Amino acid sequence: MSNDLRIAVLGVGMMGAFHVEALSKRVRGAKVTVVNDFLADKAAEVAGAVGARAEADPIAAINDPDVDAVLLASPGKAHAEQLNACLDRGIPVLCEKPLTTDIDSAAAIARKESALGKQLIQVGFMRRFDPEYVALRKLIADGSLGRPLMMHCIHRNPTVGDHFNSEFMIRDSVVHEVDSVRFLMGEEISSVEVIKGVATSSAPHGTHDPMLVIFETESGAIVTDEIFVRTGVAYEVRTEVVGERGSALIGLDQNLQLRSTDGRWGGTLTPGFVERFGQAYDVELQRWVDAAKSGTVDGASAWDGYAAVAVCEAGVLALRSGAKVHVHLAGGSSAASIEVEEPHAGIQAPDLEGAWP
Ligand code: ISE
Repeated sequence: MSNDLRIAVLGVGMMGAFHVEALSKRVRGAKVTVVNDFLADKAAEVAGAVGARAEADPIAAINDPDVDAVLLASPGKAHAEQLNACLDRGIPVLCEKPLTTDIDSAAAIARKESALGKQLIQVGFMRRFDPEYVALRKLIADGSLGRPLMMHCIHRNPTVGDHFNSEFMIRDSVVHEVDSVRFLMGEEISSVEVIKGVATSSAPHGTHDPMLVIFETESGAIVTDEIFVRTGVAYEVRTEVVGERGSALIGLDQNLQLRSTDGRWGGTLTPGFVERFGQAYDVELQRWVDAAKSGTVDGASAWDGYAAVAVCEAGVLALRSGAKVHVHLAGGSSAASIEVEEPHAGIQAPDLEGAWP
């Protein structure tokens, strides 16, 4: 009898289809048996290509007797119900971000898992499996940089659809920096501010693209994150950590470097996130499959997913209010609280012009 982990993949848009292919071709010990998507034709096409069965109802897919584990690449708003069904059945689930779309449902899921006494939920923050992030985390953890004081992140996408408004930029893109900060620094984020500047002319009216997001961590370290999703250039994700004894930078796109006889030199930019993080996604899937077989997780936990939801909600409030928003990640039975700082009275400069002779 095969020892393969039999997986249902829910949602086969770009990411889900990519995962089905990886699980079928590159990951050892896994087999996609059931595929679900609200677009029946798409589900049938993806399932057919890997010898799986298409199932129209997502909850039936989770409860299918041919399924040992679930991968959720469905829209975020469907996650709460689908995660609940996985927990009710007691099977492992790899959930693409976000865990859920609001703080209360994310807290309820994390509490429900904790009451079961075993970790079943892993959240798909793939940067945790990228060799550069792993190396940077080690540098920070072993004290090589001294105490980390600041972190500067850049997150640029070449192009996105018009639905990608400022709030979506926080929830869908900045969420990666939220998890990276927690992963790299090993501490929680305690406040968020969003600074809107001049928007690129390719942004739809009312969308602030780019923006600068500023986080503070519990220890007081400052993190800046430039989020710019319509650069028209390439996929650029860089992180620099500045410590008391040096700094370290990752994400320099060190791809092919070409030197030519006309005296020019240059490299090639990475076009998108699948190219940049393709290897990390595969490692993530392999480690999830191996961990699921031994009844555990190996990556971001339900608590990590919940923390990311809470910080992003604070980010959205910061965007709407223009104020600094504090986050308290309460543990135990209460969910996180987020609180908008009272605006400070501005200073009134004396009118020196009138006093000038
Ligand atoms: C997308 O959903 C991702 O997860 C990518 O990693 C990120 O760079 C992009 O901005 C998101 O829209």
